[in-house]
Amino acid sequence: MPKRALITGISGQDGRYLTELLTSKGYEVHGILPCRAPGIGEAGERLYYADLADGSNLLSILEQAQPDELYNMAAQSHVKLSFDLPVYTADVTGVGVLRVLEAIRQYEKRGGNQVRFYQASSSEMFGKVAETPQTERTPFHPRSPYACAKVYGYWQTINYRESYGLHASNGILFNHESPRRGEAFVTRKITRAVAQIKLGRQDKLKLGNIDARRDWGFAGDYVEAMWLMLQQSQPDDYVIATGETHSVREFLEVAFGCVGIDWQNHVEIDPQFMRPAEVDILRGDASKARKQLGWSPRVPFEELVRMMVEHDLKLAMAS
Ligand code: F7E
Repeated sequence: MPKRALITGISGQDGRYLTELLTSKGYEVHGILPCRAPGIGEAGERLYYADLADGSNLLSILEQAQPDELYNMAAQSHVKLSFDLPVYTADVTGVGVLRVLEAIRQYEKRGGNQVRFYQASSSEMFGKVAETPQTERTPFHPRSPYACAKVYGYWQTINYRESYGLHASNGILFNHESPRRGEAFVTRKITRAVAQIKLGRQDKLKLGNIDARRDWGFAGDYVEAMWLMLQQSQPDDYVIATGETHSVREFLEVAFGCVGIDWQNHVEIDPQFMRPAEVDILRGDASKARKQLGWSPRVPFEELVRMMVEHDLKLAMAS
């Protein structure tokens, strides 16, 4: 019998890469999403409609899907938006994790099979960083309602592991991007604009803090780490990162450089994209994942930027 996986947030960037990975490994993939989304379900995934702000049908979904593995990817994941929607973000991104964990506990208590659980924790939890690089032992100092909600979900995951013996793991993922990245995140916002500017359809790109530094990897590499965590006999928590840090400014240089344009002629700083509190620098140390999971990232920074620019150029030329 094929293994079964249930993915919350299946329509997001990570949900889509993970679906492809698991399908290639022979899994039967089930997914939860809040509403219909184009292209989702075409790989044969079985879909359920649910919102983590309302956990009332989670147990029933577990009973139907009977998953061996559950990947919790659903969240209000935009950091800036979380300042405008702090309570909603706390509910979906934070308490939503608890709703899923509690549904698993009830499911197992009623005689269901053991469900291995993956929680999408985030490098945003490190916030005002206590040290660089950040490891699994670096203390958290969240700097947004989103990050506070993620800290809550992280600890509930550990709490359910320690209290009820759930096979529950946290992947502390640093920023991970791809051509499928949402358009409101800075990398995709830039690569889309590069394509429009190259084709002469746009002149200016408005951004916030371009001195912020992030550890950017490729989402396709990162979903492999998620899967590997759930193949371990013991649940645990892992930092997943490239170990490199680059500023938004450097991202601009490489992205505009791909099409031979000087970014400085096109970028304007607009205070509306600044955050009330910023995370200045993130750089992760994924040594534990390298050692225990045998995981390492494959796509380097420049290649990632080029992949995104080329994709957006193709997309723009076709429209
Ligand atoms: O911002 C700066 C912004 O929104 C990156 C999420 O997936 O990764 C992501 O969170 C940096 C920040 O991602 C604009 O201030 C400048 O310093 O792409 P972002 P994020 O906030 O790092 C973590 C790991 C997650 O868990 C999150 O869910 O870029 N920045 N100008 C801008 N950012 C945006 N979005 N738009 C701008 O115009």
